[in-house]
Amino acid sequence: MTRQLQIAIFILAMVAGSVPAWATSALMQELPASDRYRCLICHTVQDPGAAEGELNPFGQAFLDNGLKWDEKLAQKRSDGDNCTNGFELGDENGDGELDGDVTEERSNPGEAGCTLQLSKESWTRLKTLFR
Ligand SMILES: [Ca+2]
Ligand SMILES: [Ca+2]
Ligand SMILES: [Ca+2]
Repeated sequence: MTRQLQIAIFILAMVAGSVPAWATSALMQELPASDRYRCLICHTVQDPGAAEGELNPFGQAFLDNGLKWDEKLAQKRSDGDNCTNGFELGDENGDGELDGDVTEERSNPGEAGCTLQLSKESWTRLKTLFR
């Protein structure tokens, strides 16, 4: 099945109010990482069924972005915390490749809260404060 067809079926299913599990799994592959949070990256519940497949803020942003992971989506802070979607998913520039030594999501881009996003300089300054 082509990706276009998968997306068309997915959107039809969304409109009809039920998304088959395989559609969601196929879309997970679009993200740079999804092993840790799985369904919770885009949904408010793990393994959303037909009746409760509600999207969280990142899921909605992903849908609004045409179900595409790119630089634009990576730079947003969909869940309103201090980390960009790209930082939380381990792909800050949004090219679909995990950054450096990252192997999984740093935190969930669909739920407020994240691992501190500090530059090396900020860390150095912080450390000198506590010396
Ligand atoms: Ca965030
Ligand atoms: Ca990257
Ligand atoms: Ca988050």
